[in-house]
Amino acid sequence: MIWNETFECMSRDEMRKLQSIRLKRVVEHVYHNTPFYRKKMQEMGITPDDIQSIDDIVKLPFTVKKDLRDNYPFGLMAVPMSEIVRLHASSGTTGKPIVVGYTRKDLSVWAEAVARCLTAYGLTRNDSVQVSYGYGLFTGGLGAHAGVENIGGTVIPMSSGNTQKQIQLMHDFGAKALACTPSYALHIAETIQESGIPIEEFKLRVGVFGAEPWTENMRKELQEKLHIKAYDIYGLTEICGPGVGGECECQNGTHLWEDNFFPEIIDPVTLKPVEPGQQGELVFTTLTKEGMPMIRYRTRDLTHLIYDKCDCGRTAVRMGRILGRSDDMLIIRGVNVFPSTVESILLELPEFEPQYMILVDRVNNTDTFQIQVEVRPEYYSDEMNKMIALKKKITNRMQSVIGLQPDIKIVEPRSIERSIGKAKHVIDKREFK
Ligand code: DLL
Repeated sequence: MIWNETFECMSRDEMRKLQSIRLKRVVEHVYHNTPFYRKKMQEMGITPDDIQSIDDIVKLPFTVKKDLRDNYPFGLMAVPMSEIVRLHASSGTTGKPIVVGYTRKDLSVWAEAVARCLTAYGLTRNDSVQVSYGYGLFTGGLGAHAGVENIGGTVIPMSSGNTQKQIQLMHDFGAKALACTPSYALHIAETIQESGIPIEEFKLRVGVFGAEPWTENMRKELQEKLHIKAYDIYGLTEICGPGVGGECECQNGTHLWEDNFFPEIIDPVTLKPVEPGQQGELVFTTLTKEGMPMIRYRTRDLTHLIYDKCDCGRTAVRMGRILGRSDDMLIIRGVNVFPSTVESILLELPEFEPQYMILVDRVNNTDTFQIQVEVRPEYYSDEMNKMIALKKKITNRMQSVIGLQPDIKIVEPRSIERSIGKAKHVIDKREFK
């Protein structure tokens, strides 16, 4: 099933023609309506006339998160505020939030983007979707919500938290799909197990998981625990929210809706496009947004693009799993460490839960690197020898994959705090020194 075959299955030539027309239009729009972009283009000595096709995109300046903060709250809007019908914001870790405004048409493009994803997961108007992403300024809840309504499905607008109630209503209402972060899905799965209600009594078949990096091993774990097929949904506030792309039944890459959101992969150091298929930083230009278009927005997400036609019949470009954000990457004693690698290793070892906390500090000018890991109840023991053997096993595994020996601290079952939204896995005390 495909929601919008014209755009999802367009030939590459046709897609590039469409992207060229749309890029020219959006560049005209921001040049004339957003002083920030006009100034940047003038500084580079270019005008909208220099943009004749999608290939000319490389002439345009990049936009970064700081630009959004510097223009807080409404400085990047390209329409009068009377045209803006919705605001969302993302707080990030430091400083002012970034604010995004949507026109009525922007909301409808966004709702279609999510509808395309849900359809690609096999959901239809006959299905109900429990939306357990947070509602509010975060785009997850309302974004997923609009997509479900768009396909004519039934939304169960739970928002996040109150996990006991989540599982009770999921059970009683017979939700076919659960939309939330993968870490919250894991917490929900654990809570179902503890409740004693057999998983067979749930009608759940599909997971709509995103908003944070997750691994193939985590997919396996969630699919087994919840008896579902778990699909990726990707997005970011600056571009619209969830639904910039989603997987299809092939579960082999996340299709990006490139008629609306044009992706590029650049080398984050040289800022030049990488060779096709190579890993780098994902950059988006919104081709249809009116309220607050983004020109070459640097996401900081590291991934690669796949242009081959997918077995599902869609031609829309696919993105590999997000390895992490370049700003989430830890550099510990000179070694690059992604939290997702730790997650993946834990999921390979039957003795551990995929729950962990990385603590980094600097003592006597040397980085310290501790990983707290939670042992599964059936492997937890008072016997020192058993725990020491377990510690050795995981330390060796981490060292061989990461290339750095962590100080492993095994903690009791259920002692690491569960997340109801985006999980926090790192405390880096070096930031404050
Ligand atoms: O997280 C939007 C969203 C909501 C996406 C619900 C999917 C589902 P932000 O809070 O602005 O927006 O965070 C965006 O989260 O740049 C990635 O680093 C990360 N992210 C989002 N989806 C995925 C994913 C929402 N599927 C940032 N895989 C992005 C990996 C993801 N990382």
